[in-house]
Amino acid sequence: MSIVPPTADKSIIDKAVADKPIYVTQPSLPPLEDFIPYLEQIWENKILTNNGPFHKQLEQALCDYLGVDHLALFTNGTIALVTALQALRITGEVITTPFSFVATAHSLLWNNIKPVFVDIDPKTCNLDPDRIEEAITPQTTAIMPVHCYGNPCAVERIEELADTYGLKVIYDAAHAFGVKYKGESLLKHGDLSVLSFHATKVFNTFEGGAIICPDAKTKQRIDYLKNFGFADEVTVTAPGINGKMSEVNAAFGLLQLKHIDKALERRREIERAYREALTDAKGISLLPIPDDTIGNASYFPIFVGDDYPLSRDALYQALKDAGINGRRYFYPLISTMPMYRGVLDGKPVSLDKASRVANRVICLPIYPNLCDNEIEVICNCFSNQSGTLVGSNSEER
Ligand code: T4K
Repeated sequence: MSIVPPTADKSIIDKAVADKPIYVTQPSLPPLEDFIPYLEQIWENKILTNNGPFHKQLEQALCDYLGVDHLALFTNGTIALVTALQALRITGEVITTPFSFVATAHSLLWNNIKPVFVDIDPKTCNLDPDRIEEAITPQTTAIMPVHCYGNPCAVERIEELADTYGLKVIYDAAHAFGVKYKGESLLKHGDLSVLSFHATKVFNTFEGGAIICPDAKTKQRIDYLKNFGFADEVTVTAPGINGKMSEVNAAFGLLQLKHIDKALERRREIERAYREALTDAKGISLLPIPDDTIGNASYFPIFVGDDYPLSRDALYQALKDAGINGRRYFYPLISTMPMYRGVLDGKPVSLDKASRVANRVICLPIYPNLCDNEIEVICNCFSNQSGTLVGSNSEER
């Protein structure tokens, strides 16, 4: 099989190969010299971690920017997820999605909680709210949905179900930095929301994360938990972990915040360009634009249908050979991984939609420094020799 999509303009792809490879993402970095004064300050203070001045400032600045009341910084999103479950004393079974990064389900296993995987709605790639109720058992204590690609979950329906059955809701909001839903921060939904500030995320602090919580008392418990459980010098309240963000990461976050609006705007611009170019590409489908949402364009997934000339994996490889490194986020499904097979107890749980989506998805490169001609090169991979698109996008996934 040909290594380039048969529909692609070969000369453009050759140019892409010749130039440096394009990755699914590239971290945004501020000018290096702008970071030096922050480092000088840290050298001067000699406070490197443990809720130092930059840590405090970043927590406040993020609350202001995101429009939330309380936020606890973390060393990364995974430890924040693990801690969020501890903070709410979640046990037994938790309903979650199989279509996510492994950290979502891993955070449950790290707490000896059984993940109960429920199928997704292919129009959002998020937990299907119509399938949650049938998965609730006497052992269910919480729901852990993911705002996949930053697209809002069915937050109202999930809240209704949680209220009816007395369940907690912890959103894995790793992808949802800055997303607004119905005019407000999406992060206000649920009992807790967890962000990731990993290098690959919309807002990065190299590594980092946060828990958004509704009240000061919960934040205090979370702050104890991320500092070994210490409430004061001599009181340890719980077997907490070391989940603290360092002063270097926090200072970097403060500097990053100065550039975030511009970064988000550029991401949205790239998303619009992709949509415009790919909406009519035969055999390729896109997620619908979610209602009432100002998104963050954190990912740009495309779904390869049966009527595309190449299989998903062949297209993925062809793009890669052309120097365009998309990623199959999220393939394989978490539920198929060896450490999760046992949790299904041999019960026939239908995850057909998640499976279909996982087998078709490729996330295309999207990040603020992706330049217009790189976007053109990528889009032209889905065009025919004369540069016009191959067909209309009529197929339903
Ligand atoms: N929940 C969800 C839903 C998540 O998506 C994640 C993380 C978490 C929880 C956990 O949050 P953290 O504990 O990570 O804060 C990446 C990230 O490592 C991971 O953070 C992220 N999700 C996941 C979706 O993507 P990989 O294995 O794909 O990363 P990697 O190293 O292959 O990076 C992808 C591309 O990005 C590279 O090909 C090149 C580029 N890159 C990457 C890094 C790290 C750079 O240009 N510079 C860099 O420093 O998992």
